[in-house]
Amino acid sequence: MVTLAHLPLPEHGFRRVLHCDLDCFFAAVEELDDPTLAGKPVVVGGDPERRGVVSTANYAARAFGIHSAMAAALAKRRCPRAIFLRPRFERYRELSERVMALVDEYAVVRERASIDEAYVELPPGVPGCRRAEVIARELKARVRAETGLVISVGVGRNKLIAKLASDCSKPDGCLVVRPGTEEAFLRPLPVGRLPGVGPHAQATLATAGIVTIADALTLGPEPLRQRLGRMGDWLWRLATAQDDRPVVSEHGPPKSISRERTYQRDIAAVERAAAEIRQLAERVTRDAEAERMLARTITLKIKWYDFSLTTRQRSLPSATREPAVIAEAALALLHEHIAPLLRPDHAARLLGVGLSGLRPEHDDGADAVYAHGELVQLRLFGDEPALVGIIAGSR
Ligand code: TTP
Ligand code: MG
Repeated sequence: MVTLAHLPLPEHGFRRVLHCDLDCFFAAVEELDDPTLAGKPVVVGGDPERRGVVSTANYAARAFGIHSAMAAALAKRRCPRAIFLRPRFERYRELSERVMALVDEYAVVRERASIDEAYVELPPGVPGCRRAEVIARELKARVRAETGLVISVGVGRNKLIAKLASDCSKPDGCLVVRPGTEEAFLRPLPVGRLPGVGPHAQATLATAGIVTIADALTLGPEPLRQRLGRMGDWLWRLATAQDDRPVVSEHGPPKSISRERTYQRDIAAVERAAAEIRQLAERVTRDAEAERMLARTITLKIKWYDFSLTTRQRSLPSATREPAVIAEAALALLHEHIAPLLRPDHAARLLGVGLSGLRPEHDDGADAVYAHGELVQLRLFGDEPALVGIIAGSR
């Protein structure tokens, strides 16, 4: 195991989270693919004649008060000459993939938050490192040059600040909130900008005299709690930029790992089945090793000569990937449940061994772990098998 302690990494680094979101995504793709739409109001969504809903609209259409999730019929009343188009999800997914691939080039870890939006853990900020603003501008320029689309980018010390920064900078935005300037950035924002504050919460807050984040900060944590209960606690955390959610790659661990084989000659003899199962167990153990997973449940699968299927499972007292233990469990299933059924006129055409109840070998649950905004641990998957270690301790 290689640890980061062996790499020339900074002793201290502050966290830099980048959030990017494509501008008017579906509508922007339609304009990209049909240049005759340029400058015209474009609405993508359901049929205005058939109770359709607006997915999104370009800025020319937004000027008429058209927005996502409104009835397409209402959008049409607001701007009868708008061009209404049905969504082309395949094309949006294709462009989304291309943007994400570019974003990946800058990411320690990347988390896709929606079809047009991602959080990126940049390498930690240290003296002399590439400035976040330079990275953000380069990413924007590359997305524009290589896909023809526009992204807005925000950078901050956590996900909350990064997302608010990209939202506030739209359209074609780029905003870096430097560490220590979070309060100045947040103060003037209306509370409705905060995630989870919809019109209803906004009205409740307004009756308590809270319209901007500055209002919440002026009140202070105790009065907020007294007036709003849990909502007050939550608002105080947001207003003071507290958010330690990690950026987590969506390539989560596999739910199961299995190996199976269809044989040219059906298997009728228990000894032959046992030999094959030993081999399958060994292979599946190697797969688990490559995935750095341990398993608690072993499944034996048999497809019979007539294509009917039997599966049997056994759970172990603790998670493992010891080849001998896994083979033993699979063979026990064979002898208990399958051997009595194996006969020349009832042979197996396929055998399989599967592992489930998986958990990561190092169960820290995240690719990058932060404490008090500082990167303390990082897991990378690259040429090295895996890197796990401490980058920065407490200041
Ligand atoms: P958003 O990023 O929320 O919206 P947007 O990209 O159109 O505009 P903005 O510049 O403000 O980011 O959503 C991305 C896409 O998801 C959007 O283009 C269409 C789709 N979408 C819906 O289908 N329904 C909705 O209610 C929303 C909000 C989005
Ligand atoms: Mg968007």
